[in-house]
Amino acid sequence: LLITTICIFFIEGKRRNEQKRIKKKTSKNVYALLIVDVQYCFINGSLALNQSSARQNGAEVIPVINKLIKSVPFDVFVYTMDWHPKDHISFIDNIKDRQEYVLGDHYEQYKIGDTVTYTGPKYWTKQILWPTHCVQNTFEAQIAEDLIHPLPNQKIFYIKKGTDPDVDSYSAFTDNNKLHMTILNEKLKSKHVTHVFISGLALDYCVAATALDAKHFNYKTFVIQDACRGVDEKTIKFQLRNFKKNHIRIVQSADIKKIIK
Ligand code: VGL
Ligand code: ZN
Repeated sequence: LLITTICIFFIEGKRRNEQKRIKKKTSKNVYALLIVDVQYCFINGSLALNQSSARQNGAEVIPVINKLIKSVPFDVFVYTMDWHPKDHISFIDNIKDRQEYVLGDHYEQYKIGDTVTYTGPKYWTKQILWPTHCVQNTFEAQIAEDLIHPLPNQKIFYIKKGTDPDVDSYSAFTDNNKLHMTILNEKLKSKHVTHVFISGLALDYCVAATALDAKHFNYKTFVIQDACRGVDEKTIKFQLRNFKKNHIRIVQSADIKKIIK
């Protein structure tokens, strides 16, 4: 009986491996590169990363991303844009107009970087206060011009986020309240994307939120560390640990050719 059991165990194992191999062969991997918020406001504009505590230079991601676009055969390219109306909830300049919804402290106590809880008008939402940035149709909301865009025959699309005045959206998939989705997930699904590689600005905010959502929506998710720059050392460290905890792989741009063959 023991010998029979061992034999069955062996044969079953072999059969499973064979099935796995076939599945791997027939299910096609589709690779997307997400280029998050490479806009002038984060490079040399109102939220320039070199002015924030980590003193990083957002422009440094551009040659890294350009090289990736030229050398790696991604199937889909997504450019995201932080795209706020003037009266956006994240702007510290708007706190006065929203003072009746500020929970707790008097609105004048708040400074850039503080978190305020707004009780309305549309949502109860926690918000970090930023300077006015990426206002729709302004120069600094444009995607950096020296970032190359693949040939038009390749799959490429643009996602605008943070357009609702009453809730912020760090993730390119969902708003911060997780109530509304952009068209990103639909678009990726329609192209049968399986793997999402994320680059851009800022590592600790919009890149992180987008990566966590990509994982949540079941994509194999990779953050390309040297193709990202962040706002703050502490939050960068926190999010890198958070990626590992959530099985998001942290990779370097030079390693990607080995992953995508
Ligand atoms: C971002 C802060 C505010 C980002 C956007 O793109 O990371 N950060 N809005
Ligand atoms: Zn923003």
